[in-house]
Amino acid sequence: MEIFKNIGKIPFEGSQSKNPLAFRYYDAEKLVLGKPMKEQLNFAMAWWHNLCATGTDMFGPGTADKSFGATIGTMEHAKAKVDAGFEFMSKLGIEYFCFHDVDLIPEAADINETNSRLDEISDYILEKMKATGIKCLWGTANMFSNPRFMNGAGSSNSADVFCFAAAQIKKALDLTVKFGGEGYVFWGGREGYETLLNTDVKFEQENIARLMHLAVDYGRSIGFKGDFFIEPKPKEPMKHQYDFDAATAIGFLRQYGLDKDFKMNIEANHATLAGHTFQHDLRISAINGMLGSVDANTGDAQLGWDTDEFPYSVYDTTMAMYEILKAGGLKHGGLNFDAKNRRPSYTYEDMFEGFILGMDTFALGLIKAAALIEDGRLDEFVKDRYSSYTTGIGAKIRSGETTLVELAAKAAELKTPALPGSGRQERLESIVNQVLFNGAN
Ligand code: XUL
Ligand code: CO
Repeated sequence: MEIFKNIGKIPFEGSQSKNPLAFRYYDAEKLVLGKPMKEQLNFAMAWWHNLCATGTDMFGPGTADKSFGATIGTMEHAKAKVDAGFEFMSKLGIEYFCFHDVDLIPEAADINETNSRLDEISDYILEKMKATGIKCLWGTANMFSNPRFMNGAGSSNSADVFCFAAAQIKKALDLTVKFGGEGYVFWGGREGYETLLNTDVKFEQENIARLMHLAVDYGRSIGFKGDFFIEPKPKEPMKHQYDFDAATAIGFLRQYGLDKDFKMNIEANHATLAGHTFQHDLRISAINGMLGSVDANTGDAQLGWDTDEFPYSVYDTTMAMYEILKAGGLKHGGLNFDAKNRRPSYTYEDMFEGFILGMDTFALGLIKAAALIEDGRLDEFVKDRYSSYTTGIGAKIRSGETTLVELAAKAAELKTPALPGSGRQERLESIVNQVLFNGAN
């Protein structure tokens, strides 16, 4: 049964189109730097926002009807969400989805019952995957909503809660493997603390690492070949979260010997909450060989929380795609729209238009990032900026063939150094604008 009646397959109509239900820039098969757009971007739908979230906030209930013709809280509804999700992805040409265990079914009081519901729904999802060719980008366990996780999952003070976290991860890994998923995510929503007065940080971090090791061992034992991801976020819901940003999470992985199995899943709005740009956390991940996947969304400059908006800033997506292209792309990853419509945008059309906005914004970002790379002036400038290290004493510093004594002697000979070359930030920003808006007049 068709759910999104009156909305057909979303066509690509080009930049002049005024049809709100058409792509203006996302042209799936168009080659950018030798690869079809859809492969450069690997778009995914987040089950939780798109099929579950109704716009509930602290001040009022949801505004969007996501019953899809069924009674909420039933397995019939869980199946209606599958129907809606696959129809939605097919109409938009989205080839991947991401899920938490409890996005898929109503959680029961008894975990055994929850697991049998997951078995039932995953059989149904698998049928749809086979019929449509749609794939799973990553799975995860929701270890933050249920009250048992009030003090975290791996970091909980309760060993029984740790067991439930382990059980959920085991099941979510089973499902991810059943779906042939490319990745498995840890977002440590409540892995952190409210006050140090009651918290043993070292103990908690060791337990989180233990849980991750157990997950890796189990995942590999059932044939999971993809990447495990940490999705950093500095705060919200906890005051302080352990996976603060990419640099912190990478340090943690190395400290506990998890760096061979894990990469980063960088979410734009999480990076900005940490006081960074989206581009910064992508770069830090990339230079450490840990750029895995991306949760594509955006925050709001005036609001200090995780608003999870659909990306609309072409400047931001250009700089993000610049990092991703330069890192050689996302191997087991993609761009997962961890994004939701604004509360007053509550209709089915809005669900589609949110994705069209996000997909077009990233398509433009991809086109413009490729243009920046082809233009070459940024790369050339950066290369030249460090050119004092290519010869003489600079080359010796780089190759490790010098000593503090030799360097001090060089400084004494120079007496006072020439000022480093200008950073030319304004010139470079102007180049970016020129590449973004060429053809604007
Ligand atoms: C929360 C968030 C999560 C993760 C998966 O801020 O981003 O939805 O992506 O648990
Ligand atoms: Co996310």
